Amino acid sequence: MQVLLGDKEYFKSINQIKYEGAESDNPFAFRWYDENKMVAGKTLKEHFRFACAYWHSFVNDGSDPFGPGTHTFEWNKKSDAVERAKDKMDAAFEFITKINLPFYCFHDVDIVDYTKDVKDNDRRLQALVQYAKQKQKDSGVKLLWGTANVFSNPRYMNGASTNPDFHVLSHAAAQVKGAIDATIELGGDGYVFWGGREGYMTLLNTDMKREKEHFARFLHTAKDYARKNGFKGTFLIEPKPMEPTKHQYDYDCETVIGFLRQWDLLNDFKINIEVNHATLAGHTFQHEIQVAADAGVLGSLDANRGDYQNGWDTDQFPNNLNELTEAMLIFLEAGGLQGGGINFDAKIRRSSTDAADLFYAHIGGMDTFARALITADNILNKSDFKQFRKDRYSSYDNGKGKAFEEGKLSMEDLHAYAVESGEPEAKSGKQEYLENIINRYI
Ligand code: XUL
Ligand code: CO
Repeated sequence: MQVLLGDKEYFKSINQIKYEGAESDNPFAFRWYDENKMVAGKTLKEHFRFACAYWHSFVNDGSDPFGPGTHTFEWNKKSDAVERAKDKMDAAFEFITKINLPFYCFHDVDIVDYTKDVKDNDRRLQALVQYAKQKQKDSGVKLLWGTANVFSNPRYMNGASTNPDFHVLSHAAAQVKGAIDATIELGGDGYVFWGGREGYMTLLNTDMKREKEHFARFLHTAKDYARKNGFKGTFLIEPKPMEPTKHQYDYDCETVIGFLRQWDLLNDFKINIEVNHATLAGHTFQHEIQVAADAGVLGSLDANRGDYQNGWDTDQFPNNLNELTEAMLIFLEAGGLQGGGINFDAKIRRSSTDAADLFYAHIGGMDTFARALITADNILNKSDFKQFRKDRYSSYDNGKGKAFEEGKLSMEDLHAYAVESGEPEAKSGKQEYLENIINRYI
């Protein structure tokens, strides 16, 4: 990939990041992410399809509920919104090409600032879509997915497509339409719905049944619009149990799968799983990947990590090799993602104020994924990990167990088998043995 600069170089002291191998002590090099390395029949680049999240990297300025931003952006200076947005896009493509990310993701309002004027917003987004089109062409970077931010603007305080006020819903639709148009025009592989305020704060004022019906109707309407206009990609729902809303309708993968099935959306929609959303739901990332893979809806991943000492979405960059190796075991056994990629939905800390910090963060995340995938592949090929799990279920491979799986046994048959075979022997689940295998191959 060629570095793509605009009129100005924003990350001046930093050159393109290259793979140098595990022995390298260069902090500006990949030690594990060799994009051309073949693992399980594909290159690392093809496995991961890594993406940069526009919002965290170029919009989030480090502000939190206790204080204003700490990150100053050189690209945020011009007074004209479209010109300012073009500078931001120059900086974004410079970063993306320097760090060697093949994809990016955005919300409409990350690309250009919006006002209250729907038509003016459409014009602004269109101007930037044309600019992005050229940038994609010049760099080879592609759009992984687009989305609309229908949760930040105060008008969405009671929800977007689940808002009790139809007028607000229509504004959400206007934004989603614009973001779908942009995604189609830029050749995006997916379109994401994350329902940050699609839920409720209290049931005292909420008709939950009606809100969920509106949500389903909205998704159908958006999907039909996109398909009519040539969108061939995947729609993705991103589950999260809470935050900002107390209870969100897209709680976790299992909940979303039930919803998609109920409303006949399973043919068009898959799931975008985020690590820190999984943990907020009381699950592991691994659990959510397994649930989605088993249902055939493992679409895409938002990579980050939470903090075990607090209970909110800290969106830190991934660095936990042990957990990620467990996740990559499931990822590999599932045959990877269905069309999506791995988007770094993660932000550098408020006090990480050097231009280099964004590079360290992504290098660490990409290297951790690469090392975890390589480790998982070794475990699957060189250890008895797979065989152990297979053997654990071997009593269903023949005889009465097989007959049960095939639906050929009644309760009376099962009773008779229990009587004739006596008390079952204890069989160890060998958890510690298996955990040691993970550490051995790391
Ligand atoms: C919020 C979150 C979003 C979605 C896209 O927790 O993850 O950034 O990924 O709207
Ligand atoms: Co996300």
